[in-house]
Parts: sequence; C-alpha cells; structure tokens
Amino acid sequence: MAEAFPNIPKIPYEGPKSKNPLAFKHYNPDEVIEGKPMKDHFRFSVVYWHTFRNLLTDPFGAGTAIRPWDDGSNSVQNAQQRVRAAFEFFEKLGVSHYAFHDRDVAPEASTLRETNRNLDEVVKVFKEEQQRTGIKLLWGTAFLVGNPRYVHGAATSCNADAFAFAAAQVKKALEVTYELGGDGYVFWGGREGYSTLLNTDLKRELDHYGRFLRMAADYKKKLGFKGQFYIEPKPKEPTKHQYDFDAAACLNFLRQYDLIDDFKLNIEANHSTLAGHTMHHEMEYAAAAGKLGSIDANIGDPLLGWDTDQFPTDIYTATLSMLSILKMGGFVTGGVNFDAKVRRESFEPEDLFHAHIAGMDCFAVGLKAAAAIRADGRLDEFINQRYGSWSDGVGAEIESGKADFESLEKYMLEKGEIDKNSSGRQEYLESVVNDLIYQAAAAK
Ligand code: XUL
Ligand code: CO
Repeated sequence: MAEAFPNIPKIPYEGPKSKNPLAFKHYNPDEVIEGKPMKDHFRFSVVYWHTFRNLLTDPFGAGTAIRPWDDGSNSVQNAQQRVRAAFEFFEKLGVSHYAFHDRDVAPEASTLRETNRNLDEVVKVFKEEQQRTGIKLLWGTAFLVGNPRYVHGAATSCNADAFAFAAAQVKKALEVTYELGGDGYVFWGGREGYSTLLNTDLKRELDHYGRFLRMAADYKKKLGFKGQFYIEPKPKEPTKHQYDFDAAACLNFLRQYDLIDDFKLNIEANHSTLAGHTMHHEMEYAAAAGKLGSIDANIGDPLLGWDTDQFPTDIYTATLSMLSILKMGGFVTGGVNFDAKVRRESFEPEDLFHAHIAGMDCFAVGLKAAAAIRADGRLDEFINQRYGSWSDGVGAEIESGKADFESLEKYMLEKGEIDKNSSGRQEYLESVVNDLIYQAAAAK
C-alpha cells in the first residue's frame, strides 16, 4: 500500500525555539523526569474511532474529512487498509499505544457470526502491525451505543435480548483484546442510563448492570486475560442521565455490586467538566480510593455544554493531571489516551498530526511543571502545615481513633475556643503554580 501520509516524516523533537509545525517543542520522549523517560510517564495512546473513523460530521452537516487512504466502502479490505494507515500514523507520531472499539475497526454485518468473522480478519492485520512496530493496545472496548438495538441501553435495556446481544459482543471484544495483548479493557456506558424515570425501573437496571459486569469479570478470569478493567464515568450524552455519572457514583456502584476489586476508573477530562467537576477533582477522587487507572485527556469547550472531545491544549489541566499521576507513582496499565477529534474545520490529514503534537507538547509541559511543583516543595509544605493540628494533640487522637464525642466535648469545655484559623492562601498558591508552569514552558 502507498504511504497514507507521504509528505509527513517522523515527527522529531526540536525544542521550545523551533517553529517547525511538524516537530515537538516540549515532548522529548527519552528525556528523563523523576527517573523515568517522558514516553513511559505518558504511554500516549491514539484512538481509532476519532482519528480513523470520524468523518467530522455534526448534527447540521456532512463529514468534511479528507482521508485519501480510505475508499469509503464498508468492506473488510478497506478496514484492513485503514489499519496500515493508522500504524503509519502512530509510528510517525511516535506514540506507544492505541485504543479501539470493536465496531470502529471492522464492519458490522447482518449476523453476529459474520460480524465476528469480519473482526477476526481485521485483527490479523492489527497483530501483524503490532509485531512490526512494537506499538501496543492500551485498551479495547465494545461499542454498545450506535446500533438501534441498543436504543434503550445495552446491559440496562428493558429488552433482555439487548442484554444478551451486548454480552455476546463484549465476550468477543474481550477475546480480541486478549489476543492483541491489550493492557486493559474499558466499559463506557453511553446508553446505560435513562431519558425519563416515568418509563424506567432504575433499581432493576442498576442490578442488571451489576450482573453484566460480574459476568464480564468472570469471563475475563476464564479467558486468562490479565489486563485491567476500567469504568469510564460520564454524566450524560447520549443519555440524559447515565448511571456512571462521575467517579463517586462509579465507586459507589462498584462497591454495592461487589465489583470493586475487579475495576479501576478511566477518567476523562471532558466528562469531568460535564459532571460539574474538574479533571483534577475526578482524578484525586479516584486516586483517594486507589482506583485511578488511566485517563482520556480530551477537554471540552467552556462555552459549549456537550462532549466536544477537543485535544488537550490547556496547560493548567495537563499540569494538575500529571501532578495526580506522579503522586500516585505513575501509570501501571493506563496511559494518556487522546479520546479527541479535530474540529470539523480541520479536515486535512495533516491536521491529525498538528492536533496530536499540540496535545503531546501540552502534556510534556504539564509533566515538567508537575515535577517542578514537587521538587519545589512549597505546595506540599503548605498543605502539611495547613493540617499541622492533626499531627499531635487532639488531631492525632481523632485520627488514631482514641477520641470520641464525650472526650471531645470535655476537651472543648476546658479549652473554650478553637485555635485560630489561618489563611488558605489560594491566590498565593496559584501564583506559585503559574510561575512553575512559565518556567517549565520556557525550559529546554
Ligand atoms: C464517549 C467516550 C468513549 C469512551 C470509549 O464520550 O469517551 O469514546 O472513551 O467508549
Ligand atoms: Co473517552
């Protein structure tokens, strides 16, 4: 096959002074930060669905994307050709990982049997390309959203047959992910939720979802697949209210259905803001439960209330995300996954490179800034001091479980009033973070 991106060379690192649009200014894969090369901190992943299947349609207009390697047909051969184009892109960009849904990579046929056969034919090419390049699958997943059979949901449908079909689909997607040596598998419940409670048995649907994930975890063991299972929280879109609303709702659900040991969370920046949180909040909330597994780095637009899936160019969010990742000791099976699409106006193949370069450079500055924040120590020191009252005296007694309401009443009756509160110094701390970001962005 002819090259898909003939005019684009392997993207080099040229440093912050470079004006070459097809070069990294900050992402220097082998540069060591906190004892580890940048590339291993990120385990960057490109998504198949947006980058190789999204023709940039919107609800008001046709797709605009120019994709010369794609003949526009729904054939298996075209799907296989796309895999070669995708791996050329991954290689030239220099990412270590990719992610896909079953239906992104191979055409759905009129029967499940035939659809599975199509998938197997395309997976053969994935296997070859993985072997040729050493590029790995970060996670696989099943698309339980687009087909009309899932109109009422998949695992939470009122139609038991939809549950059964989804089970068959996830079984196959797990097998394929296992075959390709995937590091993980994601469950994102796009239609696992409801549009109106007037027609919904919420408790029954939640029980069904719990049962579905239990079956998946059991089948994973049977298969011998050692990859990490993740739930990806999202509050809404396409469904008005999704059960996997945010990290807190997911953790509660996993505990309630006794699934907590089988899952971690894949936290997405755009989903976090849709839930009324920041990415930092969601990551810290998941990490506090030991459940921060992986991230989808795409961000939203503050003026638009939906999942715009934009490339992460917000250095502040990238810095705080990398701070959470460094704090938890780095990714194990997870990575920074670009679940992002270029704008409808950015329709040329080259835009796919610009978009990913922008995201990777942004995360590189974020990593440098996060490492600088940790080395600088002012933030940690401030937090330690702020909680100083818990290190001894009554604070230590409460934390160790020695105190109770009676002892605390006695303590306060004797003391009369609490020790003076001191300032939270938010603006000062924001200026410390900003200064370190400026320095990281300017550093060579
Ligand atoms: C949808 C979304 C999904 C998941 C994988 O908003 O983020 O693409 O990442 O199914
Ligand atoms: Co996502």
